[in-house]
Amino acid sequence: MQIAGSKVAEDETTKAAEVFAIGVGECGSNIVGSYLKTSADKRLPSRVRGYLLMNTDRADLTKVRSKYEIPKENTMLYGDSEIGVGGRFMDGYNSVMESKDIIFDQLANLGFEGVSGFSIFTSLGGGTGCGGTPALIELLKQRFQEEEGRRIFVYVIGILPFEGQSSEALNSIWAVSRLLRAQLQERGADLTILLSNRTMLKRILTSRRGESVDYLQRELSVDIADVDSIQTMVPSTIDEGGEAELRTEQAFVELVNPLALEVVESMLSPGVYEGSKDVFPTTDLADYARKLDPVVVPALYTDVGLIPDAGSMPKQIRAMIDYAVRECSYADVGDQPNAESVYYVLSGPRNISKAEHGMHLKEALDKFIAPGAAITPCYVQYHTPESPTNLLVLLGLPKIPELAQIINEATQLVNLHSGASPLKQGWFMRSKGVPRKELVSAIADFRELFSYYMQPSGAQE
Ligand SMILES: Nc1nc2c(ncn2[C@@H]2O[C@H](COP(=O)(O)OP(=O)(O)O)[C@@H](O)[C@H]2O)c(=O)[nH]1
Ligand SMILES: [Mg+2]
Repeated sequence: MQIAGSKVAEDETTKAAEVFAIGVGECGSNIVGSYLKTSADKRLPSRVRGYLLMNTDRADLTKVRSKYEIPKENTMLYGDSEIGVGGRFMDGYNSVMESKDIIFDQLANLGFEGVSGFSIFTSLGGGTGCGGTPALIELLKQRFQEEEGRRIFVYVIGILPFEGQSSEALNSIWAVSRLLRAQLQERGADLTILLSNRTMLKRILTSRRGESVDYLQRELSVDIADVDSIQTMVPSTIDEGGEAELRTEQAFVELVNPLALEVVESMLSPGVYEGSKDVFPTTDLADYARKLDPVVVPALYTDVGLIPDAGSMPKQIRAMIDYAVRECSYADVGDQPNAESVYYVLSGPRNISKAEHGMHLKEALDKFIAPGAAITPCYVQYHTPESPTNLLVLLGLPKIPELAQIINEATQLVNLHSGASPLKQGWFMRSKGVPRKELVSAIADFRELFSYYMQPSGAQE
């Protein structure tokens, strides 16, 4: 391992793409903060130049600082309320716009000049990050692309809400549609990577059943009869915002965050310099953006038991791909994601992670992709034979059945607050900061993109 910023790492990486990480809002800051805390000695991967955690909520920021031991200069409070924006994402948007100068000053102090890209971590269902992220991207693109004439790439790692958080479902749809629309003007995210809290929770509950149930019982001091009862705890409780609900949500978050970190780490891994590994083709972080469609769902299968001498390799590889896509994706893509592009990173010992397997991987991926979809391979080879084998599959623009659920939740909410009365229409301005029609068209965007799974019933015009 190299220390970020040390001489060797610098020599190795000056020509490679460097990114700057930004965590916006509570969720975004937690993800970056816990990444730093778990990575050895708070080292950033060699290609991450620096980071900033920003929030409009003083209490949240203070909590993050002490929980993850983040230096003050890496955090920033902005906006004029100090108490956050609630779910009113348009306030999140405007707070960033109005704080442009101080944001850029602080980024400059942290050395963001010259980086090739940014990774922005956020929840999509909140306010500060949900609204702040599109605003930040607009400002960054404006600054680098329009003023300096230099192309930068921006990744968003966006967290979709738990089940039953209908207000958050609506915010998420607005955010993703906004990012995609902005992209048409070269001012959006190059890549929006979706991780879903509801899917991560389900995965954790199935794979670490006993542990998770114990944890939840302890944290919430309730008796959990079976895992299914946890699923039903979610819809009825979380959205209310009461004390018990907050505790439930907090407990869920603690359960899923390690899973979120795992995938972030594995995405960064080809760019982390290590003396004992080779990466080929040489993979630049910007490659993900170049090779993939703008919305991506990752799947990560860790510790794969591929054994070269035990039976047919093509068969083992097919089983590995099937399991990765169906059981290890970070938003449930079902059986037929029909992805329009794929990027995979196979890492492991030299006799396993090798280009000769590419053909079989390609064959195995075939049933999960649209005809003609591009597949981009990357192999990370460790010199140590006992290193674990991991497979990361990034699915570009897959069909995502759970988005149908999110759309339905959002549509119900929009319909609930509809009617001729200005009081009803006023709900949207009051709680989101945008008029109703903007949300209706965001939902329509979504239906179009992911129409595959949609029922004909929609939001009323
Ligand atoms: N996975 C995960 N989700 C979180 C975390 N913190 C909040 N969330 C989710 O994010 C949403 C709320 O957004 P939040 O980040 O609190 O809003 P913001 O601070 O206004 O940007 C809800 O869906 C939460 O369940 C976290 O640390 N990890
Ligand atoms: Mg919050």
